[in-house]
Amino acid sequence: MSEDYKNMWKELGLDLEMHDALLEVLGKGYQDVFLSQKNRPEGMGYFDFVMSEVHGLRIKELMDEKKGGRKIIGSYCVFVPEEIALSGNATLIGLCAGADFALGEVEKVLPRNTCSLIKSTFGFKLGKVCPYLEASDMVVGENTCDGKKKAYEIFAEMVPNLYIMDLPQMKSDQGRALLKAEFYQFKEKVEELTGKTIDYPSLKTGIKTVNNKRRAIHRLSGLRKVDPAPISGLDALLANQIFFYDNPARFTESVHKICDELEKRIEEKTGAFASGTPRILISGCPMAVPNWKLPAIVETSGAVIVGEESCVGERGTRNLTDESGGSLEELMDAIIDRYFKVDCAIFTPNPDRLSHIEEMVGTYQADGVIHYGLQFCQPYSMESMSIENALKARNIRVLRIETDYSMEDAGQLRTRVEAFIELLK
Ligand code: BJ8
Repeated sequence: MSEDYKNMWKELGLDLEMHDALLEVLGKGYQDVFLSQKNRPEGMGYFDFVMSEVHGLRIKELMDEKKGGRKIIGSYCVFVPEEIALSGNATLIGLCAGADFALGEVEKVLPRNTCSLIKSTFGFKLGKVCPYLEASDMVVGENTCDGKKKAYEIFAEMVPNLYIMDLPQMKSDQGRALLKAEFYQFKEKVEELTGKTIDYPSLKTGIKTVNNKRRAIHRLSGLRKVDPAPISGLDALLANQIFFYDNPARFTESVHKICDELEKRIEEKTGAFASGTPRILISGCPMAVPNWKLPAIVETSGAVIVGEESCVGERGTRNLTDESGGSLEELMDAIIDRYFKVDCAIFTPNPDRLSHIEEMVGTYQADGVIHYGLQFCQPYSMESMSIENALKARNIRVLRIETDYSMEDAGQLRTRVEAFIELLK
């Protein structure tokens, strides 16, 4: 590790010893889970490089952007509109919360029965190991589930630049009006932070940049419809995870490159897995870096994951923002319309999510669905039962999993996943 990086981390206030320990675990996990896969597309080399430099080169790039006058905004939810951040001369980074860290410290400030994602958010802060969080000029929290909503009250004492966005809970006219008010307020907040006025041309450019990134991911998803699947679910998940913090234009180009390669594989009928391998759709809570536990178990138990109904996946990326508006107001409306379609389980009622899961089962020719819930996540646990019942009524096989970030249940999970895959054969 270069001295320059060490100095950079020190300046950001990281705990170098803890940070080294985290990088070591991350590197080992990546080696075991990703680099051990067979028959990977060559284009994944780019993402391997991104991951190997996740706390190095990418942070250096962000620090250089800051020196050039750009601001960095960190977020924990796909409701935070990247289009607005980009057009206001800010870079939006999805802050990862996919591993346990400093759990002892975390449980001094949060109840034990809090979901792993929230605990992880706190662990990275308390352990001083996340350079993205420390590099952020503003961090956006949101009123989504009760856990996050109340946890941000405590988080605000640790993160002075925390900005809270209120979010609707119902898809009603009032709900849309609230989202509109919040997005306009967020726009003002970004302008205040960066000193740049968001105007029609800049917003249009921002929308196009984010749409291009989504189009690339849509192309990648589309290629997973075929059998044999040309890419593993793990590698596709990784692309979806990197979506949140890579440079948008470079990410778009790199995903298209992989897609070119996958198209050749499809022509040659060479896939990441043999033809006829049971195909799984994962649905539920988001899997942030480095939360690879369940997909790794699934894909080393004889199945391939062909889609993610998740915010780190299709729930987060599926709709484009209409680029055709002729005024700033029309573009803002298009952004609000696009985000209002996100069918997070915090909404009530939330029928769109079930329809989307059913649609994905058909589109990706899935043989079964694994509903992935984090322990103590009320919104997704509550929805999981009705989703299971509805899918079973349509003869779609479902396995409902509740887990956390620890590896304690890995053996038990593997047994359940293997039994489920047997049923699909
Ligand atoms: S839009 S899914 S990213 S809120 S797992 S913290 S729900 S208790 S993450 Fe999410 Fe935005 Fe919705 Fe998507 Fe709460 Fe559940 Fe924990 Fe969760």
